[in-house]
Amino acid sequence: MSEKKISRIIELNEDLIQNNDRLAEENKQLFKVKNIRAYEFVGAIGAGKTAIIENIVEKITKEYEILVINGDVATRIDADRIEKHGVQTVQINTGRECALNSYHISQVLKNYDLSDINVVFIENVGNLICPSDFILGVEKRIVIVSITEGEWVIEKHPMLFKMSDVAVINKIDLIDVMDVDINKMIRDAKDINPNLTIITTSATSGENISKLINYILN
Ligand SMILES: Nc1nc2c(ncn2[C@@H]2O[C@H](COP(=O)(O)OP(=O)(O)OP(=O)(O)O)[C@@H](O)[C@H]2O)c(=O)[nH]1
Ligand SMILES: [Mg+2]
Repeated sequence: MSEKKISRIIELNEDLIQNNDRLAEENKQLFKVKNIRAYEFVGAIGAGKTAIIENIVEKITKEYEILVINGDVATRIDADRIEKHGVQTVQINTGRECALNSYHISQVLKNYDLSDINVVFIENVGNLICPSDFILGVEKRIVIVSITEGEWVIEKHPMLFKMSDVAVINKIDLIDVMDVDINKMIRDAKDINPNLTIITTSATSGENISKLINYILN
């Protein structure tokens, strides 16, 4: 490929990210105007994003009117799981795209009646790479990994940890059956981003879910 073509591709990628940033800022302002607190949950396939959101909504649903936006390549399995807790959902199927972007969220902000909503949780498509650059305009981004992905998972995917506010290390109920050094995972996260808040959780036992709720909502 010619150098000219390569630099054109790089320019197009930069344009894409800049446009996404601009729309994310508009989303942020709109959330503020509507008095809605918005959070993104992002992480690898099967790390426990939906399970953690289910735990959270179960605990706070009496106090807050919640909308969960579920991003997935296909199906509305996650949205159906969330709706069982009596919470409103919007399912976004991204098809060939491996992450949500700020345009998807702007469409929800434009077209969905959010008048009674005060908390929005967005579950991104299961992926530790694609979502990094595509911020959505939320108050906090929570990256979720689990110990079953191995102790190198954080070290191998630094960008998403740089671009997040909270790192959740999930499935700690399995610590005895997994040969994983959880302290290494915590150290890696801190090395990549010293500003990260790190919380170890189990969506199965409910351990530290209240800690996560207190941290993000207070
Ligand atoms: N033992 C254990 N299993 C868990 C925990 N959290 C989630 N799981 C299980 O892990 C599997 C995947 O959980 P999900 O919540 O669907 O994960 P996800 O990150 O939403 O997955 P995708 O949306 O497909 O990317 C399910 O079988 C959960 O029951 C946990 O803390 N401990
Ligand atoms: Mg899910």
